Amino acid sequence: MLDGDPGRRLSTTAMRRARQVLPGGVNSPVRSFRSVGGSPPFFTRADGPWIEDLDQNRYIDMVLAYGPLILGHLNPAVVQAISRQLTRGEAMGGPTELEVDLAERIRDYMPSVEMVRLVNSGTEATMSAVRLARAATGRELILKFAGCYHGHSDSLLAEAGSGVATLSIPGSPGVTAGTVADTLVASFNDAAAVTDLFARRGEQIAAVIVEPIPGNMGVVLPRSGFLESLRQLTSDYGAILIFDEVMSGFRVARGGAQSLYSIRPDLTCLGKIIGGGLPVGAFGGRAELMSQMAPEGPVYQAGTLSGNPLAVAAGVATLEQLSADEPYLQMERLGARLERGIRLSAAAAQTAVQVNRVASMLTFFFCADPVFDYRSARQSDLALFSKVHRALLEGGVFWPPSQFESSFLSVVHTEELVDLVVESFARGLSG
Ligand code: KE4
Repeated sequence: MLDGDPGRRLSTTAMRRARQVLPGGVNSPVRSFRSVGGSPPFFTRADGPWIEDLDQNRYIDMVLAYGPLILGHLNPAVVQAISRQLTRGEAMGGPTELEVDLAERIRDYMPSVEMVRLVNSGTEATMSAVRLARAATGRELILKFAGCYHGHSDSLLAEAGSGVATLSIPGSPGVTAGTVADTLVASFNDAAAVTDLFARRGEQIAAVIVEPIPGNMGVVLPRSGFLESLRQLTSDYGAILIFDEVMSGFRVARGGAQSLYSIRPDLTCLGKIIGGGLPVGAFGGRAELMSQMAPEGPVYQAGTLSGNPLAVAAGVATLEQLSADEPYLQMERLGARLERGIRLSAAAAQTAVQVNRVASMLTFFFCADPVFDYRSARQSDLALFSKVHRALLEGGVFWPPSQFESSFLSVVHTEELVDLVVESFARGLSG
């Protein structure tokens, strides 16, 4: 905690107050800036690509609430949709056609999602998808990958155990060994290890859950053939392939990572963008799988505010504006410009950098070797990342306060703003 940070006195004071009543002063750990040091800005307002803190510092927002705000803050159509719904009611306790609108829009963009259940977060989505996969197969084992984050449900808070990739250990106190005993953990991009695992235990594996383009170890790209091998192995052994596209869904392409790599998962988990900044998650996929969900089938799942009209109205208004190709072409141009600027700045400073990017998801790592899994991501120079993060903040750029996060662009970022981000990045290397 930086006491008396001159640029953020009111935020620093607010953090002191917040920590009296909120653990770490925040409602989600990454927001605390513990990973990068210093006291976080407390935000008061945002608009388009901008966000402002208590001390009236304005920042170019490269976090966008960790992905949802692909249209930027206060997109007029999203604001209008929420305002219009507010005149009609905030929660109904019964079905609304709005939920059907969102479900149909998801299906239109992601044909593998033949049926869908709306929930309130990505965590609920992945937790429910895992339950469905276990019910549908009658099997118990789940395979995940180190460094992939699927929310904080117990069975998915498992880390690779020492030695054998298949033994997992609890990822947090309070998660019992028993809970993660049925969770296997392998290295992302290690197709041979997954093949070997299936050869040994394939008949017991209910599902593989994977971020097809991980963003939670920083951005990591799947190696050619890796996702295809997961599809082939799960098909061969009768396991369910779950794509966790909470972050990549409608972000890297209208059809998500599954459209980029032409892979049809059995189930897909969604969140973030489909709520347009309000709380919405979803899981969906093959109709004969989803029809096993209560009340149609026996697999229980429920939620008081699932399909909440205000949140769903924001989601529908967001997805409606992603129906054309132009927004994605624009964000690809901006992402490429940002990547190029970072690479050139690092070269000029004679600093080793890896830049992993897909469309408008980008992470830079300060290391000489490629980053293709969690182990290689952790080779990066975290001290330098923190130094550059501070320079970005001082330069008026709110960058994700962790090496193991993705930055995001929106359709309202511009080339000029990207160039300003690059300038602050370069100052962080030279200072
Ligand atoms: P939520 O429960 O936070 O809505 O979603 C969990 C989740 C599931 N799957 C993926 C691929 C995710 O990225 C997430 C959440 N992402 C983090 C950012 N790395 C949310 C930010 C936070 O935890 O505060």
